[in-house]
Amino acid sequence: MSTILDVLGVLLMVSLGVVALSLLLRSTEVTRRLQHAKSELDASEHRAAMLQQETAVLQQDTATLRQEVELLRAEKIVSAQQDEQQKIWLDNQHADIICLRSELEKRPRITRKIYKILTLGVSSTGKTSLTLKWANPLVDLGMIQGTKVERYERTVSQVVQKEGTTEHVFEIGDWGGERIVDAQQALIVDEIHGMLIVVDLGGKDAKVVDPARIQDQLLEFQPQALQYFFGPAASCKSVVLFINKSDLLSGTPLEVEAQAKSLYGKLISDLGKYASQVHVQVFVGSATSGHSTHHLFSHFVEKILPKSAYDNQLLQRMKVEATPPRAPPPLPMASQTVPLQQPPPPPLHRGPPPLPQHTLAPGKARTS
Ligand SMILES: Nc1nc2c(ncn2[C@@H]2O[C@H](COP(=O)(O)OP(=O)(O)OP(=O)(O)O)[C@@H](O)[C@H]2O)c(=O)[nH]1
Ligand SMILES: [Mg+2]
Repeated sequence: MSTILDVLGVLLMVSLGVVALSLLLRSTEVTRRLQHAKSELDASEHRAAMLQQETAVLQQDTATLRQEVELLRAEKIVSAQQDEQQKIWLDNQHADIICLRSELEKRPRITRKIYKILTLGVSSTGKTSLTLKWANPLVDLGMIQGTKVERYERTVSQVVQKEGTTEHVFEIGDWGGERIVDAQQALIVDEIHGMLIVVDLGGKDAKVVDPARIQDQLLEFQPQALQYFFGPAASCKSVVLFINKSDLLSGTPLEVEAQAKSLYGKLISDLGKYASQVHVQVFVGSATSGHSTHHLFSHFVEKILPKSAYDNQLLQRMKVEATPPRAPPPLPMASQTVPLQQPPPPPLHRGPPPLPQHTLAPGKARTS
């Protein structure tokens, strides 16, 4: 009996051991599963946080894109408005062009006839001062500097005919003293209607006559040089020799003229040798005081412009110029220097007052 009990006891103990073991195994399995589930939960929480972040970034991107779309839409509207404005502006321009073209067609045709006058001489003889004096009396001579080549235009007359208007224009080429050789070339290549040779009685700031300078200029225009100016190829038909800076001489105008002409007697006689092919005129004067400068315009008109080119204004002006002058006041003595900016003496005309001067500036066409 006790053996049976012992066996039963052992069996019970074994069964209890088996149950305990199976419970232990089961609990280990549950613990493992719990751990696995926890780590999965952590992983999903992490993924959820990541997704949240990504959603925020995407939302920001969407907002930015939306803004950009708005901006583009606004720009498109502005550019469409600008296109419209530009179109209106172009249409207006086109209308203006049509209007101006039709006005132009209604206007009489203007053709220009150019008469070229070439001014030359050695440096600082007063070519520019002189050119501007008879071409533009309003110029400030204090501004003048050494010249290379400067061109001035002066409208002399406008002749209206059935077929249109012809504007007669003097084009004055002022060649700097260093460019005499080029000027000689121009005489041959171009058609030159008149020539103004400027010599002087003294240098840039001279207060008295400078015989050495006069000799230099006589050499510059010695017969060998003159033949280039008046050779068979040259077209010029009217030459003026202007002896400038007469204010450096003293005496009555007649005495001054005689002295200056005698100092340049050799050149005057050499030029005289071409008298059969070219008209030669000698003036003694001063660009700064205005003595004799007013003769230049009427002289060139008379010698260069055909009579058919005179208009009424020019005819009247020439009539006034032809009126004999009153005796002019004596020139200042050589020791009394004439101020540079002193205005020219009052006109010596009798009869009606002179017509207003034609205005002009370098390189621009003028109307009278
Ligand atoms: N005393 C005096 N000086 C004059 C007269 N005319 C011009 N001058 C002076 O001479 C200098 C030269 O004058 P410009 O007119 O520049 O001479 P230019 O011949 O054109 O000189 P370049 O262009 O260098 O060849 C200036 O200082 C003038 O003030 C004049 O009638 N009398
Ligand atoms: Mg000059």
